[in-house]
Amino acid sequence: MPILLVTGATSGFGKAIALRFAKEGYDIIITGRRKDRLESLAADIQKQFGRKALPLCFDIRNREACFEAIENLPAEWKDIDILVNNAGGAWGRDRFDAADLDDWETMLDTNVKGLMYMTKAVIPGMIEKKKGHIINMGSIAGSEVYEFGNGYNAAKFAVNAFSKSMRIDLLPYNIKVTHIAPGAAETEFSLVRFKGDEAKAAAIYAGYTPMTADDIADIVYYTASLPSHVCINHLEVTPTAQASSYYVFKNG
Ligand code: NDP
Ligand code: 8X3
Repeated sequence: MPILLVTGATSGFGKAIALRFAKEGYDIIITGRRKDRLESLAADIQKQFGRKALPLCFDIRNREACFEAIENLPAEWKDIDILVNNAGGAWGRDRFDAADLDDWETMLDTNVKGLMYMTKAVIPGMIEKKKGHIINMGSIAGSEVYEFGNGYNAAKFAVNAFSKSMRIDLLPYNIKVTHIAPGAAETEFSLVRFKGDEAKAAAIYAGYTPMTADDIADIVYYTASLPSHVCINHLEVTPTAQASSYYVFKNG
């Protein structure tokens, strides 16, 4: 069976992607820090779709933990076909001078350095067999800067740049690289960004219909289901009511 590894599978896009690919017959390696959620998702994958799931609990900011997780994979899990670098998020939405340095570091460490570690750890297997697909979860925040976006913009611009760079450098190994750039989707993203403030988080999605995690999972699966000679390099997707980071038509 093909194997997919998705980071950040305890919530939102990652969880939906794990379930979507399990439905399509993949065995799934799921990662995140919340062990209870990983175990319950692994049980769901087995129960709903009869597929195998391997939960790996670690902090993606920890370089050694990322490499150890991949090096210590049981033999039957080593042959990863698709890596989805999804773990990430935004922490804070503040004016540049008021923004918290710890938030900036968390965003760069999680969205960018975590992606670097996981990709470096996984690609040797793909290079060896000259086949594989790396799917990086970017954002519209990775190509348009918006007010108070500072650290998150910087992190997602880096994801965008890394994706383009990977695509070029991995050409000789027949490895596909896809950069997905979503706009607003209702997950735990805004709750994390606003540090648990439910009213602020809800306000982001009020007055229009945001995307769901399942919408994104469908799109990720589509990019992975194309013939071997076709690669989507960059895919931007927003709710119908959103044209860009600054234009959202509310209460229409
Ligand atoms: P969620 O907050 O719902 O999910 C984030 C996931 O990332 C969780 O599973 C979380 O797991 C994991 N994660 C965060 N920090 C770490 C860490 N240090 N170590 C390991 N795992 C970590 O948000 P989304 O599903 O919305 O976000 C998924 C990706 O999509 C992110 O990269 C985000 O930037 C991007 N995105 C989201 C958009 C949106 O509108 N929702 C739009 C565009 C892009 P745990 O806490 O258990 O570790
Ligand atoms: C999340 C979308 O517009 O909040 O990546 O930056 S946005």
